Amino acid sequence: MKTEIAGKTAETKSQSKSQIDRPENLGKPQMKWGSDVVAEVTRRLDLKYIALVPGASYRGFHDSIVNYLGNENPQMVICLHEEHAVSIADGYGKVTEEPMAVALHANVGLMHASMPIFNAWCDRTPMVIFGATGPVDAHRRRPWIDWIHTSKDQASIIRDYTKWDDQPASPQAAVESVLRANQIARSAPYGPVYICLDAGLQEAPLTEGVAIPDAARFAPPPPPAAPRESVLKVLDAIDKAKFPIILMGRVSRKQADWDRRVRFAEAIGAAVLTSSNDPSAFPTTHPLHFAAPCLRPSKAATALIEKADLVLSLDWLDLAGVFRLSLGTAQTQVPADKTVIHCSVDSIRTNGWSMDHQALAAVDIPIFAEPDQFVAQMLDEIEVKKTPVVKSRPEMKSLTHWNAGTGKSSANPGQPMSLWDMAMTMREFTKNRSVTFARLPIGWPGEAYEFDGPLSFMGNDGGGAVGTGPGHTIGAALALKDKGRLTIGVLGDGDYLMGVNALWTASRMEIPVMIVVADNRSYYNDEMHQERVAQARNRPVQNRWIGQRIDDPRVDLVAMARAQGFESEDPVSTTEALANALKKGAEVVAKGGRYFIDSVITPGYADSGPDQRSGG
Ligand SMILES: Cc1ncc(C[n+]2csc(CCOP(=O)(O)OP(=O)(O)O)c2C)c(N)n1
Ligand SMILES: [Mg+2]
Repeated sequence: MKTEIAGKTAETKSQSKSQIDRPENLGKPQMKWGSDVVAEVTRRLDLKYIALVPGASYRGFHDSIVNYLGNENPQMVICLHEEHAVSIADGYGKVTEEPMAVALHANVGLMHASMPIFNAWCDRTPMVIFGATGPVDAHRRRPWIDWIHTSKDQASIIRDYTKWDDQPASPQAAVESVLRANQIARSAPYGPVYICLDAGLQEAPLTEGVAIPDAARFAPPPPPAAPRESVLKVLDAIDKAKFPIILMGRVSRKQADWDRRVRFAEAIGAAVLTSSNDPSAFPTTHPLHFAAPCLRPSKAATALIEKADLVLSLDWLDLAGVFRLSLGTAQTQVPADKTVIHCSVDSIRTNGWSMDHQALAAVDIPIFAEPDQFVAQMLDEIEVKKTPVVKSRPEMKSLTHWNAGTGKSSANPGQPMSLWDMAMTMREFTKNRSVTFARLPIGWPGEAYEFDGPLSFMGNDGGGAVGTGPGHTIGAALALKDKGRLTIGVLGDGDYLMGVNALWTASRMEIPVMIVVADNRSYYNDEMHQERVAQARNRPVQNRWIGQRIDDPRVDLVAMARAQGFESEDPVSTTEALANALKKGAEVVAKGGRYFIDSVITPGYADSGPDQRSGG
């Protein structure tokens, strides 16, 4: 272990990034303060960005990032709301499967950030969050302000939906804290972690040597694999099955893993379903992907599940819920009459506060392994060790594929468009383009999900968190900045308006991105809920819009985007105008710009019934 002493010179890894916000006259910065130590360790973790809203509680740490690290590795991503700082980190983490750092001011910044932290927890996104409090030593607090911004056990606000938290009491303890935070955030199942930095510790001069060990020795372990015995057991069950189906749930963003999942499904001739809640997991137009992706099983997906005699869940979010829809009862009470295999490591991350672990499924072969590891093991068994497995499935021959005959807009030229028409226009636009949908809105039809790679779609807000869409989109676009892809966030108008001032960060950071709003001028999801309640109570359904519409006065969505540095033109309300705007937007973004489209649609979802389509 190497011992560093106070006065160490900051290591500067030169990077050819944009030169914005470069501090001047740094000379050779020396590690002299408590917060310099935290910055020094953070630098070694390869955290490229730190999204933040500033605050005096971490002014010491802020100074260390600017004047000790030179605002590089991590580089500051300035945001207009703590919610956006976390949502941007979430969007970034979904793409990269690597944490972005976040810095939040005291208890107030943390409270602002709590909702998207919950969302990142539900998304299983790695994230290293720095917060601050104090000075913990009351004698060093400034009158009034330091007292209101000091809380005892500040992390308790978010402990129920973070993987770990700490408040180190010395620079040396902070070294360990940051290394551990990084390790935990990056270990599957991923999630946010929180380190609360005492303002006193940050601002105190170093008085003794601090040991900063090699961060490589504190790397997370590789994700767990399954015992061979279980692999063989699963293969045997698949071999005996007549109609196996794979529920491709929360899997990795790596192309090699994607390719293996395709080879695996083909090798065992299994039908495949994917969820529109999760990032793209399997080519949606593949011949084995019979039913269109859906949030909760659609009629077609339910029919497939009913047919199946073997269900292999690769960390499917709501396995028991799937059976509930297809069997009409909670799977816990009446277990499905099928062989159920569930591969997941999620069980080690559950707690008693959040029910996001979902209902308990009855499982015949539980596999505690990271799904892509397991798929690789299964493939190895089939392809290398030549363990025989049936792959021809006569029962599947008669099935029709969801993609046969769908995929067209039904709007007449010049007529107002529906969400379906808008979705089909966007589907057409994405053909032969490398597009990443950072988000898609509630009610978006599964038939528009034409995904061909692990970066086609980043999934929705795992926590059902309205207002995260803009931040997620910008975080994803930042991660994909130089990757030659067009990042598009398609958002509801309610989601857009709640998170709208996240857009400024995209302009500030020169992030190429397109945002398209499905503008029904309503919190339409909840109109559906009010309709359902009115129906159940035999009350007037026509009042469902009250307390839901966002149209009087009409908000100028375009002006809000333009005001923050996006290019945009007047709202579009026909499929032809939308198609033209998309083309224009793609040109702007290809040149490194930002483009906004207000796509006005008639209220309504693509197929209906709040149970199938709506969120909470
Ligand atoms: C933070 C938060 N507040 C409220 C809700 C409840 N809610 C769920 S969907 C929704 C409407 C969202 O409106 P919009 O984004 O325009 O989509 P639309 O329903 O119109 O398709 C609301 C208010 C929520 N899920 N999260
Ligand atoms: Mg809406």
